[in-house]
Amino acid sequence: DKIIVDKKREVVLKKSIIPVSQLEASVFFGKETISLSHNLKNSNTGIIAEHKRRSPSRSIINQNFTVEEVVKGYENAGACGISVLTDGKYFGGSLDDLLLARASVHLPLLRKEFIVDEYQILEAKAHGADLILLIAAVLTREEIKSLSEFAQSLGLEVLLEVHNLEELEKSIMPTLDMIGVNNRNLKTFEVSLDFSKELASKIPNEFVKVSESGISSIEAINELKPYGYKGFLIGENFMKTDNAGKAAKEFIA
Ligand code: IGP
Repeated sequence: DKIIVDKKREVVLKKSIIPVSQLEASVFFGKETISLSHNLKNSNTGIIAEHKRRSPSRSIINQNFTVEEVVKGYENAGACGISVLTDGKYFGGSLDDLLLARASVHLPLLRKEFIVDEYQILEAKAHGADLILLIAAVLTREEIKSLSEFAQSLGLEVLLEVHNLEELEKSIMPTLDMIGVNNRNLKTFEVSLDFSKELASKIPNEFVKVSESGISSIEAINELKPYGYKGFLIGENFMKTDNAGKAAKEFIA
């Protein structure tokens, strides 16, 4: 997979520029993280709002706003947490975006990234993240185990992303906090809420259920809630408007 090859190369390069000791010296290393799973369990809206400038499926979504404007807008709207894309090549994001978000809001922050190495988890912590994403489609069970254990040892929560039953079954383990069903197929970009609906009953109850991608209406959320979903990860639908915070507020009010 092209993205994973790119990521592995990126990690090797970065390790040689910024050593682990420097990441560990960040002020955020000593700081306690904020729990997204706790927020979701106690919310009846469950919105996780995403900062996303562009994507491979839609190219440019929005480049007109600063990270601060967007994430503060999400916080004011009442979001439970915020996801920040940090991949540069495909999504136009960066770790600086994460740091700016951290400086702007008190909500739990997800580092949205293709994580393939512990080094990226150290980076996440050093830039103020509270949780990481692990994508079952690109990791083996052993990798999911070691990466999730490492994240939790740093106090970070883990959102595991699956797209089908096979990925779900290979991934279930106690070191995950939330399980997200991606409604978008990462290879074909096909989007359907049916993926969330079909997998819901297969996700054990101890994990907070999140539905990700392609959610563009309150009706969609109301359709998904009876399946047990507590979290709804939404990017494009907010970012494509001229006021992401205001768009988010309409989903939360
Ligand atoms: C948000 P959308 O359709 O609301 O913009 O989707 C989020 O789910 C999506 O950005 C995403 C993603 C990913 C991006 C889900 N899993 C993995 C990159 C990598």
